Amino acid sequence: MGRSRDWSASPLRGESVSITRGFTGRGGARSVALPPGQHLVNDFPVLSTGPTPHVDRETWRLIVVGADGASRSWTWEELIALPTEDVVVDLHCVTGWSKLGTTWTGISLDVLLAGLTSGASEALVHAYGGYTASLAVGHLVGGRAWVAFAYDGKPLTPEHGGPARLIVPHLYLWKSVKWISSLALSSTPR
Ligand SMILES: Nc1nc2c(c(=O)[nH]1)N[C@H]1C(S)=C(S)[C@@H](COP(=O)(O)O)O[C@H]1N2
Ligand SMILES: [Mo]
Repeated sequence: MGRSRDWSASPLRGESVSITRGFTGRGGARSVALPPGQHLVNDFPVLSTGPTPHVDRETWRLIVVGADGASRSWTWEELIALPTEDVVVDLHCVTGWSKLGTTWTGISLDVLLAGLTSGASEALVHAYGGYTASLAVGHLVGGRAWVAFAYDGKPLTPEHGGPARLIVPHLYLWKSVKWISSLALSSTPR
């Protein structure tokens, strides 16, 4: 990974770096410890509580609100111009399936939340279509959460959360909000 690609009509302007997370033994079979009760899948199941929203990249926005109420937002073009990372991570759904070595391209939450996290302990994440999830801010920073817009080198498909979704691979996948629309920080748990 790490080769430069165009993610839209305009060239990718941010720098791209490659990061590998999790177990990546070389030369064939990987020895991994799955969380208790998990089984491996090779396909990529779709788990959605409702219908797939189809969100136009022209009107798509990502809004981040700080604990003090200050907000920032990105258009699609602005988002993909930010520095991107390619990450290889294992996914674990609480319903029992795990998928190893998945490759995503996205923006680190460290970039999106820069300067906003002091005094914030909780984040409430909203999706187009209505799904929400709350996470401790500590799970979102430190290079282990991304807003991803590509899977396996290709634009993220709508059923898997395209245009863009949260990926927080160290938590069960129900926190990895598909079709992310906003993230609001607060100083108190909700
Ligand atoms: N907006 C939204 N995000 C969501 C969900 C959902 O129903 N709606 N399901 C969650 C659950 S339980 C899982 S396991 C993963 C599934 O992602 P996938 O469909 O790409 O496998 O998305 C998570 N994020
Ligand atoms: Mo899940």
